[in-house]
Amino acid sequence: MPTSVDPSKSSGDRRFPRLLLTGAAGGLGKVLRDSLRPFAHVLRLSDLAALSPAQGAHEEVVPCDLADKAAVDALVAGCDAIVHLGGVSIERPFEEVLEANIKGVFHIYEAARRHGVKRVIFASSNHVIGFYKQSEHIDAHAQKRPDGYYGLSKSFGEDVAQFYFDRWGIETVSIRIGSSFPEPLNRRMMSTWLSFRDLTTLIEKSLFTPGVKHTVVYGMSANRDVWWDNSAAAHLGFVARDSSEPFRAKVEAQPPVATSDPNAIYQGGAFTAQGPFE
Ligand code: NAI
Ligand code: 15L
Repeated sequence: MPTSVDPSKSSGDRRFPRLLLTGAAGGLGKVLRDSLRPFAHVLRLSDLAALSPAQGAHEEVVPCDLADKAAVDALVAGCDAIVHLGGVSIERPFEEVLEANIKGVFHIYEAARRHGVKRVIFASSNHVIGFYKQSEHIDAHAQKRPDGYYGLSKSFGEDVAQFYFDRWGIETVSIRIGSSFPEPLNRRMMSTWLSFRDLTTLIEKSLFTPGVKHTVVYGMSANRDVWWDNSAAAHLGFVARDSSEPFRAKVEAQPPVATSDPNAIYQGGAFTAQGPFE
């Protein structure tokens, strides 16, 4: 079994020997493939979808279906920390979510336990709390209110993270990402937007802050009107540098959203009204 590494205890080099990035072919995975490079000697990149070949000795490409337990076990072997982005990232029929997200996150943690990995960063989502109204302000301790099968899977993932900390001491930061795109795409995202730069900083803090146990943090930039309070994750020392404000005029030039539209009512927006896919 490889020795687990806590780089916060090392003196000079703040890089993990081998950092696993799942979902590496996705929208955020493509960004993080570059921006996480300073934090690992080797980035092991994995996805079900095709990935471009390794760009040098600092990368490894290992295709894997997260629903395949044995494959995930082999994927995690030799890694020192995991940034887990892989899975279905929108509302989909339960059976799809079950395979990629529910079985997938369980397989990741089982493999982490078996191979002595001590730190996981879990890409959770605002859809864990999507049924709160936009008029409400909540922190990480608010009761979960998932807004669909996808939100349920992220809620399950957070519970798995807590269990694997309590039972096995594997530490996790669950980042309830708001909306991480190049720019906010609509009025709701003026509140939920997380820039790629702030996402990278938040992952860096999540990887290297000692003693995080299981921390839940909202992934948002320093937007003007926010619904989420990150005081419970202050120990991460995350300070967002970007804001949705420079995009306000462009977003507000869009047609107005009806007050009865879920996008104007719920924190989870349109996800609250999707399904049941019968
Ligand atoms: P994405 O859909 O672009 O990327 C997800 C990747 O996971 C895809 O490349 C896909 O091929 C892969 N994947 C799906 N099923 C898989 C399986 N069974 N085995 C292996 N890989 C599989 O999503 P995006 O935007 O890059 O998000 C990354 C993560 O962050 C996701 O977990 C998503 O739920 C979460 N997130 C993203 C937000 C955003 O605003 N981009 C907001 C909240 C959460
Ligand atoms: C998510 O969880 C999704 O992965 C992403 O595609 C966006 O829809 C985001 O939430 C959002 O709520 O804007």
